[in-house]
Amino acid sequence: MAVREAAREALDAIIVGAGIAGLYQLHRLRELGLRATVIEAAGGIGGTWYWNSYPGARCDIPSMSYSYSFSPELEQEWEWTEKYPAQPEVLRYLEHVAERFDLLRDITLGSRVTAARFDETAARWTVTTDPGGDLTARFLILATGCLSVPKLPETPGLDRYRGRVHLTARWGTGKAGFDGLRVGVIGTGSSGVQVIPVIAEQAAELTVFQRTPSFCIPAGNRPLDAAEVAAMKAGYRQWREAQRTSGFGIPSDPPARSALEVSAAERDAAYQAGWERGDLTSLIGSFTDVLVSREANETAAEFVRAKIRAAVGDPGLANALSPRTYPIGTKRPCLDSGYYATFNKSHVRLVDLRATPLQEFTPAGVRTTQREHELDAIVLATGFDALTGAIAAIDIRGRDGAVLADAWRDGPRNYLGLAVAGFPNLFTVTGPLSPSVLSNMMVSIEQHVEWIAGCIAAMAAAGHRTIEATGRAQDNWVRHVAMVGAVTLFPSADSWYTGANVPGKPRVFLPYLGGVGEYRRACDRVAARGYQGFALA
Ligand code: N01
Repeated sequence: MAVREAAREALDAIIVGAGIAGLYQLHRLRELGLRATVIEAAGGIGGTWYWNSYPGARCDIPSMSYSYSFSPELEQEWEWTEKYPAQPEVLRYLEHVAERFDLLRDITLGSRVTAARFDETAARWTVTTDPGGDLTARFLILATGCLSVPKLPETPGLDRYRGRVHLTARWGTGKAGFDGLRVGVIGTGSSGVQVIPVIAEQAAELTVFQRTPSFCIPAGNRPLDAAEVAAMKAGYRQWREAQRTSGFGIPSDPPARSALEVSAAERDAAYQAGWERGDLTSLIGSFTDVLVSREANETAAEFVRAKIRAAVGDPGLANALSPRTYPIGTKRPCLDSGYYATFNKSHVRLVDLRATPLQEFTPAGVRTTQREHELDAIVLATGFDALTGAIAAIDIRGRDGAVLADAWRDGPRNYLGLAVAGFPNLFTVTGPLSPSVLSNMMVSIEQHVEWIAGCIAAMAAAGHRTIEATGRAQDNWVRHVAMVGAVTLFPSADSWYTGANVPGKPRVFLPYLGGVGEYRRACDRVAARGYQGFALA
């Protein structure tokens, strides 16, 4: 589809991506009276919620918290139906938002941004779209998502395989059935853990290829009842404020005690309470030191391993499903809707790839070091080139022709996760080195979008043409993010948080762990001090 003609008129901003971030950024810039356009590669809006439409896909943050807070009317009129919304419901919500705020007329679908070049004389970005050609604007805002570039397995021979191949991260809009098929799923992160129980209900045989097991906590998903929805809606304003000032964008009482200073019975009671709450943070957040002390962490990890042993009938299988190679919480935990129970079914098999690694795809299936597995369909749930992948995929050239991917060769460098030295008038929404994926994304996206809009408005008021992070502010921020991460166990895990899941990617702890409340205050302080750490011209 060609880029909308209206988009070619003098633009103030080009927004890349029509997911949660891009939609809200467009709305916010329009409110300032600016001309903005959104370029989206997919055939529909929704970003991650457009692509990840695999069976079982569901949000792992409660629906009433995983929603925009900027419009009290929207908040009151939309009716969430479940504690954790399934992908179709989140996508319907985003489509409703796009219609309600008349966003679609400034969104071009089916066009990919391939390159962007800053023209220093004109102080404008020229953005190349395919199809669509070039567009120019004063500001370039990357709302490209943290988990939008899929990572395929490194195993050779996929092109030789003759069966069906599905990628959870590119499921698309078609309905794929697995009735009576021999299916293999590769990958047991959040996507694998969600898709496996659903495919198991259809397939004649399901083989799960696991390299690293996940810690899974029961989701306890259920329909929302009218009384709790009404109570939440009545107190929404206070709840949103609590989200904004919390650690992870999910209000909770901070723990007061170390896991090592209480009796084993007290500890287990606390973990059990967290387990029963059915969310990502309660169990791990039971004590002050689960994410900073290996010994404390092991108590939580062992609590969950005992639950796996209780859920899975075969002790050998339970053992293989029990993570032991990284501290609990340092890879994103998963919410379980029937995952462990699936392995009690006689037609479901686990292949432990640590014991028998994948060697190659064959025309009939996959071969491990042990044997060939014949499969009618293979589902790849092998994750993403997270946080930096979508940004590095665009050929971005800033001042003096500097290439962003080169500047980030040893890991991302930016200021506040929002702006990059040498790349004026470029912003990243929930970029690397901001709280992003270690927070409720809705909260972090809204904060960034509002900060960026505020910055552009302040520039207009002061008559500035460009804004650019200084090298010094950037260096300090990169150091600070690494320092805060290093206090925790997170950097020790081979995870997508550290880039370790992508061969050759530099190992850098990518999200900022200072907490969304603290981080927001830091960003607001920067703005209040006349954009301290930025050069304005
Ligand atoms: O990806 P992952 P994901 N051979 O990277 C394995 C969000 N999300 O799409 O750990 C064999 O977590 C890999 O093994 P290992 C959420 O933030 C949210 O599942 O690298 N296996 C791992 O098991 C989540 O954390 C929701 O050893 C290979 C799996 O594939 C993030 O997205 C739902 C392999 C990848 O797991 C990413 O989740 C879905 C290979 N060559 C996603 N390469 C919800 O809201 C990789 N693996 C619930």
